[in-house]
Amino acid sequence: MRFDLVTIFPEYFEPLNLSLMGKASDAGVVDIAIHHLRDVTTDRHRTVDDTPFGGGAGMVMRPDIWGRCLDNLLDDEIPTDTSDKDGTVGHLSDDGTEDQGQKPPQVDPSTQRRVLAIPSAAGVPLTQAIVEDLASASHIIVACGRYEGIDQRVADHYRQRDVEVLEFSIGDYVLNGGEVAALVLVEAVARLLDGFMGNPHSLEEESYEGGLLEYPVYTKPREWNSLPVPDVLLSGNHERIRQWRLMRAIERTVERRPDLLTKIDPASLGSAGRERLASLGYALGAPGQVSRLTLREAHIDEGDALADLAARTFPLACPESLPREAIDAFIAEELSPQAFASMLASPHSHRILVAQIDGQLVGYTLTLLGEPESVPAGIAKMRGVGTGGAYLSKCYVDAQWQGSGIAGALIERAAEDAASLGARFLVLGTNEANARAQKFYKRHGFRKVGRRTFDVGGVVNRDVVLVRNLTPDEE
Ligand code: 6GU
Repeated sequence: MRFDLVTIFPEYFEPLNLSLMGKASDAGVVDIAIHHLRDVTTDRHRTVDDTPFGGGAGMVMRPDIWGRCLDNLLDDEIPTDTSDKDGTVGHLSDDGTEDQGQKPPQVDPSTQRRVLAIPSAAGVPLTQAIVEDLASASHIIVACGRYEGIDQRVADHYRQRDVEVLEFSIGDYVLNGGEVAALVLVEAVARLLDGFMGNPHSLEEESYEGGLLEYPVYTKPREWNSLPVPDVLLSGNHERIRQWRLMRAIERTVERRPDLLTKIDPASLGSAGRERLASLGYALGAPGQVSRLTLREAHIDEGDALADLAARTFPLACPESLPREAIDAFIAEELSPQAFASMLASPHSHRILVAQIDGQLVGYTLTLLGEPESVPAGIAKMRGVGTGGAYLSKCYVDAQWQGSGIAGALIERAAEDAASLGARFLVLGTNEANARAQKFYKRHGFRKVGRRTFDVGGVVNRDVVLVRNLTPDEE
């Protein structure tokens, strides 16, 4: 790839001789030439700017000067004179000196992509996606402005010729000129080119790949200034390490760059990742859709809203064989507005947590506390159940949000809530045919301790009974 960097301060580009970039130039992976804009001026003062039409502070760079310089580069002539009267750097070579008069390689015009990149605080934000796209260009010219910028007609004119023009910004702050941004662009693009990286694997797992910021990294010593390396990284358990890194990446992204969440593919996070995200207040819906999610206790006046939600969601967990009338009878009896109102009126024995998006309830858990009423008699007697437990009676999420991690975030909240109120375990029953629910509960630390029957509108259903310990010290 050929880069032509045009500037009135060529010394800014001396760092391009360093490190991997210097090696890439030597190896011919990139061909970087620096050009002094003043070399195409004809007046005694080598003027490149003038006062702005319309008034205002500062100076604007003249389009005719830029045009002469850019025409030279685009017509693939020998680059403008790079003699180093002012310390100008020309084509870079091994020792960082210039290779005078080295002609850029000719490219097939049918496949070449020519880009004129113009750094500007008013440009589009440069992103990894843009950088990846630029990596397939054959020729990138970077026109570094100073003062108030370059006359707009330069960008407009070359856009009309077969040149892609990119006015880009490297962040929301103001620089004195485009040179630093040009260095940023060259480095970001060049490192993607074949043959640039010593270890191409280091390109694989990086910030912005998969849409998340990179996880924190550690090396020796194991303890430094009383700060230990997280134990999991020393465990040798690759799956645990992968999960830990994913969780830290999610937390960082939420904390530092929540704007990036819209670009995440929910599938790339896995269930645990989506649940972590939900517990931090973000639910991923349709592609590109991120919704703010609130997890909280139900309010005393939410009986009707809860009854609606319960009526929508209860059927989702019933086996196909269950008649609609039985489901409706159960809803009318157990999940009515009055039933919820009375549960909400006894918050010490009935804990209801809700998930809310855009003012709507989209999920809830109902936990019964305070034995002996909390745990159904059939379950209380089971081996492995013990005393001092809470009964997770309901955990439901609207169909539209299933798979978004909301249920996982809710159940973790419910477990914390029950533990904080003294419960030593959480127990539940779920239909034995509902493999999805069982898998979900097992992922959340539940294990099967038995079976029971469960009456839905007069029809007997077979449930498995699952228990999760809430006292980490025991077990
Ligand atoms: Cl590309 N140029 C200037 N002058 N200021 C900037 C910038 C570019 N990006 C952020 N600030």
